[in-house]
Amino acid sequence: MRIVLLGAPGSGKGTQAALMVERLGMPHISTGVLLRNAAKRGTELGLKAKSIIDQGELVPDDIMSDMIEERLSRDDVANGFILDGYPRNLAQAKSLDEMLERVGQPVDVAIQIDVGPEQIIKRLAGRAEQENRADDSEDIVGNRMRIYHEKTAPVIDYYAGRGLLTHVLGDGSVEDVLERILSVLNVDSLVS
Ligand code: B4P
Repeated sequence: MRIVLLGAPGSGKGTQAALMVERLGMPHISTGVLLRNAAKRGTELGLKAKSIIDQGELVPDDIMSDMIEERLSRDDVANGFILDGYPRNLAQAKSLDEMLERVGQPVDVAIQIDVGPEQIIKRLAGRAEQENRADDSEDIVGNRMRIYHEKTAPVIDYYAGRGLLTHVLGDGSVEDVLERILSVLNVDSLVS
């Protein structure tokens, strides 16, 4: 199964993807994690990306497209994957479709995790304290939310138009949200 997780910053994509990995046994591909790891390693790409991420802006599409193509070319995705953080705009959504169509492995489902703005601000403020991520500071979160509404929200309609979209309520405990996701995926029978 090839799953795309969608949702605003702080909606719980990364959190849920990590739990889904345990239950579904598929790799979790997070573009945020890939970029932050590249920044930690101090690669040219990583350092360039870090200054963009710290401002809450989107990293250019050509960089993201190369990064995701390389990741999706590895053997561990043969039986599916959970994609988190990509696509983040319409150009990336189309690029992903082209990439996956070339290998005959299209997206099966896009899951939009819905969480209200107040909850998101609270969660990211909590993470800012715990993880000290520059992009979780209050002013940068405002920019990320603006970009989300302008650039990423149209991706929801894109998948809806292709009949692949399903919404899941992201409020409540992480376990509750996970159960909702597993239920829309009809994978309850695989759960131990
Ligand atoms: P990401 O790493 O994707 O950051 P994110 O949107 O905040 O999501 P994340 O998955 O980390 O957070 P989660 O909701 O799980 O991107 C960071 C940056 O990288 C972007 O701003 C951009 O600059 C760049 N980037 C990434 N992909 C890109 C692309 N494709 N194109 C261009 N640029 C790209 O968790 C948030 C917090 O909520 C956590 O503290 C968690 O503990 C908490 N939480 C989660 N679920 C909860 C629940 N049910 N209840 C209470 N708290 C919860």
